[in-house]
Amino acid sequence: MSLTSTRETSHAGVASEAAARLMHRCKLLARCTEKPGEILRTFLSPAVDDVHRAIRPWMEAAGMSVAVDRVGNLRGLYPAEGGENTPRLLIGSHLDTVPNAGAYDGVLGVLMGLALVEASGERRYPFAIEVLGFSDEEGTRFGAPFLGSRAVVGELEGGLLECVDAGGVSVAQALRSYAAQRPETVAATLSDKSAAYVEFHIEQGPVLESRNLALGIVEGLAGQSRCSVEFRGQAGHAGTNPMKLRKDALAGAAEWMMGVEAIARRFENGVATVGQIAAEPGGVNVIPGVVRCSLDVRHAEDGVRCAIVRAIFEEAHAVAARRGLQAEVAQYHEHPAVRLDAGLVGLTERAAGQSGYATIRMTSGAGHDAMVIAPRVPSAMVFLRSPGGISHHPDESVAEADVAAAVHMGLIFLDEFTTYARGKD
Ligand code: HGY
Ligand code: MN
Ligand code: MN
Repeated sequence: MSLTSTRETSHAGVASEAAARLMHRCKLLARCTEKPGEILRTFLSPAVDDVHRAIRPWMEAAGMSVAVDRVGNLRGLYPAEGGENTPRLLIGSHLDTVPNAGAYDGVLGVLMGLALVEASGERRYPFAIEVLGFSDEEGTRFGAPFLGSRAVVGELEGGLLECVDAGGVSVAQALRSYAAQRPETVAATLSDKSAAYVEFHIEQGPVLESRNLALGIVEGLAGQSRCSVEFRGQAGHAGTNPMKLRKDALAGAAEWMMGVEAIARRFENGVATVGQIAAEPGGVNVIPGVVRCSLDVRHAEDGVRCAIVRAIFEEAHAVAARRGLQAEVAQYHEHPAVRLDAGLVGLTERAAGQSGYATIRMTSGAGHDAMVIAPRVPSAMVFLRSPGGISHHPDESVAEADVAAAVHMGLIFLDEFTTYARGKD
């Protein structure tokens, strides 16, 4: 049997054991929630502390040193064979969730990093491996996403720090009290030896399943805009106001939302979503006077995404003019589309091929921490098939065999990265 096939066989064997352990751990971590009955973990919440407490001993047993940084990112370091002055491979994803989340979005990528360290046995590489569990990718608490990864690349500053949560607490205040209660936290920065970042993540869509593929190779991520749109009319008595005299903010928002859908459909591969809507005062017998809506727009090309946002904002003003309402629109977060590192993308693709898994190249419609890290550290992403394309939902799942495939290709990636890292020396 050739050396390579011996390697394949050993990796495949180790991978299925690692996959079973990872699946079990995802189920255990799903119990870490701030809302009984569903999975919800938000930025700097005790539920994320619970996840840290669960993962820490697993990392330490794998020979990793563990720390939490001042922004709540979990950091596990597996030292290199050559000591401190060696390149560092970052493997990570996020530990926070959307409301009523599934058990794999984000968590899987963090546990994949740990699984690859464990599956390597006692082996050391000529590069250190840092596993990062980012504290906030979804933006559930403050609306602005990627707070954990933006901190480590030095972008958590300015207006971001003034975003406030539902209780009126700002990001800056939350960070100050978090760090004050945790003197042991470390600086939220990246080592200057960081040579590459790899993120394993569920696809969260239907493409891999439709192609009957376990793994996908991500070569880029769509840009995203997060906006707020507010309609102001005239609140009033539901029984005494004739329809033709009303300035109903919610009826206006409803007409606008039909326009959002029609506009997004006009742009190929454009997506626009109104995920949140709040009507005030919210009485069943009161005509809504104020309605606040969220708006999430994505596209692989930034010019097209900006054109979609512009058209949707214009529609809000047009509907308001027709109905005697006021409309206020704002974009409070934007992240440009990102291309991942061609060399690393090729490396992940070859590793998948050598482990026997056919793949396709994909652009991610979902945002991921990789898009924040990529401009600073060469980055790659590997998608795992999402059964039913379901995600951001309790029915989100992943097949254990696909996790084994990811571990298998990940071990080959580590073997190949050894050469890549030596080239970086
Ligand atoms: O919104 C996203 O694309 C990601 O799930 N945070
Ligand atoms: Mn998500
Ligand atoms: Mn995610």
